[in-house]
Amino acid sequence: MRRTGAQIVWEMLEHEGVEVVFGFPGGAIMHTYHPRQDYNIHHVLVRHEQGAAHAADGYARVSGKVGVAIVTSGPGATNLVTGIATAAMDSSPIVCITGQVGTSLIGSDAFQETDITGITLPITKHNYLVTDIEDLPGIIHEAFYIARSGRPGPVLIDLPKDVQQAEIDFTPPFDEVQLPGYRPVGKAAEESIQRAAELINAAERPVILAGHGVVMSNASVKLLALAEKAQIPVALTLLGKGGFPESHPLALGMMGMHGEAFVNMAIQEADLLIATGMRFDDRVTGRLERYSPNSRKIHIDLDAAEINKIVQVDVPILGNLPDVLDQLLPVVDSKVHEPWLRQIDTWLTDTHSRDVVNRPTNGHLTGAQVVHEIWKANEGNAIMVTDVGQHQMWAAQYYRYDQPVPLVTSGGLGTMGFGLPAAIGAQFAEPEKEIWVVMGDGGFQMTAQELGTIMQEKLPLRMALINNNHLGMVRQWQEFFYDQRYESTYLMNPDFMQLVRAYGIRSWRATTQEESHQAIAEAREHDGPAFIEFQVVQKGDEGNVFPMVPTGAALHEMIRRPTPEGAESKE
Ligand SMILES: Cc1cc2nc3c(=O)[nH]c(=O)nc-3n(C[C@H](O)[C@H](O)[C@H](O)COP(=O)(O)OP(=O)(O)OC[C@H]3O[C@@H](n4cnc5c(N)ncnc54)[C@H](O)[C@@H]3O)c2cc1C
Ligand SMILES: Cc1ncc(C[n+]2csc(CCOP(=O)(O)OP(=O)(O)O)c2C)c(N)n1
Ligand SMILES: [Mg+2]
Repeated sequence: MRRTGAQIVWEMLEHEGVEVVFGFPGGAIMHTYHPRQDYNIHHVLVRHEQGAAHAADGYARVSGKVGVAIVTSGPGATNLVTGIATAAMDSSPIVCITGQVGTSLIGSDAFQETDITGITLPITKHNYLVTDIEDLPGIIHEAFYIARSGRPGPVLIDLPKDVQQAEIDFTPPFDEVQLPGYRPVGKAAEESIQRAAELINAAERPVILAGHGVVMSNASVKLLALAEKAQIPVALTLLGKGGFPESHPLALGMMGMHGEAFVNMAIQEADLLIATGMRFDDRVTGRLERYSPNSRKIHIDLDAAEINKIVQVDVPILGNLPDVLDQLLPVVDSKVHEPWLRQIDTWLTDTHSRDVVNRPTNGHLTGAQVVHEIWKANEGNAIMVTDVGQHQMWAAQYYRYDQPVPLVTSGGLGTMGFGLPAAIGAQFAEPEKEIWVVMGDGGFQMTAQELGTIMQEKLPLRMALINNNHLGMVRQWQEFFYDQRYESTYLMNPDFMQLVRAYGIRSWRATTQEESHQAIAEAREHDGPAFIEFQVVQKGDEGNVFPMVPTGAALHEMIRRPTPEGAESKE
């Protein structure tokens, strides 16, 4: 079969099982766009290339498959950078294809030339500049393998114009990829499993820390089996949400800077931590020297670079989590940890007494209540996507998953503007599912142009804008740690209703709990994209995220959620 480089791109994408790509055309990638209609791959025209990368990322997180973004050279390629870094930090598998100037012009500052492989070297798992069309099929095949295998991550393929135009006799490579120096791990060393089992069987106050690796490797059922057999409570990282059913009696909830107090207390008081597919991010540990000081630690991760990187552990287990759990389960004893679970319950009771959603209504609408209402309305059965800021933390705290689906959120890079385009990708991954994206008024305006994509693709997304007229999370830090000097955090906003209507999207505005309840119900009934602006409390206790571990403090030294009037703290 004689094929051009451009045709090979699409044939290889089909061969890799790709059904949808997110992109934006331009001069250096036009040759590749030209034959697209001959192939059975849907192209989603985003409004900014950053949106293509986030959409590919959101698609990957929800589908478990590799997401694909395709853009032109120069500014098209550089616009991807934030999205690639976001995917890299959260181990999301995407393949980005960028157009490049012709090979003879590379290095000459040609029109729209940029060294995108150089720029993205530190934020990709691997990247390629294709200089010979003969290499193209193998590179695409390899790129998908690298993106999804081992610790997933972004891969970029830079494709010069002349390579897109050149022709060869093409047969797709079906061989297994063999790369020198790249061997994803599988089963763990038996000795480390035995040592871990000894620690687990001897522990009196164990806690499992479940992270993104649990969700990505679909290990939640196996983790549940381990937790139930040895009666070990499970705390989740932000990205670990969905890794353990949150209504289960052994479920704790989110740990870390904005984790619930009882969860952090349990971690600090534990005598054994079993870290599964999480990487001890600094938002998770608080002050390291005083992190869970009396516990032995087991760390299961498939990336050797993560072991002993932040927290020194007693038993490292290098392996793929589902395989490791298979090895571990038979050698772990059945146990009960009565006194320990009772102690955690005492801390939990105090947390509940402070919870804003358990307070009587006072006429104010808070971000926490909004998320709680959404959760009640769909009974935890939707997929949640968030942007970054206070609303993101409320989404993590007040939306509870019992299903093994990811909370689609930018954890590691904390990229404002991620939410809306990531939700587009998520909706393509699960067209029939109810998907909500919770955004702040600041972050929404960073990628609001993707409303155009939602309009054009007629996506039935449910969009919740938590409007507090501030860069709320930064405002909160100014209140707590910067002498209440509110510098550059007030936002004068447009009339969001008018903005959204310009895209033909049905919209609601809610300023009270009753209006919220009503708007959420109507938005859920609406057949098509739906947008609700919730005008929420802007400041004060009700406008802040609690608890909060200040930077530099140990995990138990939280600024607690203020005790509501009439409720007594049990501490
Ligand atoms: C405003 C803001 C506030 C935040 N506050 C908090 C907070 O309070 N609490 C919190 O938890 N986070 C918080 N975060 C997120 C935090 O920054 C990190 O992104 C998050 O804690 C990382 O979670 P993780 O380690 O589970 O996931 P990742 O960073 O994705 O790491 C996953 C780990 O699992 C490993 N892994 C992957 N696949 C496998 C497999 N198959 N087998 C074994 N191992 C595997 C990887 O090698 C990696 O080490 C916040 C972020 C923002 C933006
Ligand atoms: C691209 C980017 N720029 C800056 C920040 C720093 N930052 C983190 S949260 C935040 C405020 C977000 O405001 P908004 O979107 O309104 O959400 P809120 O906190 O009010 O819920 C800012 C500026 C960031 N995370 N990402
Ligand atoms: Mg805001």
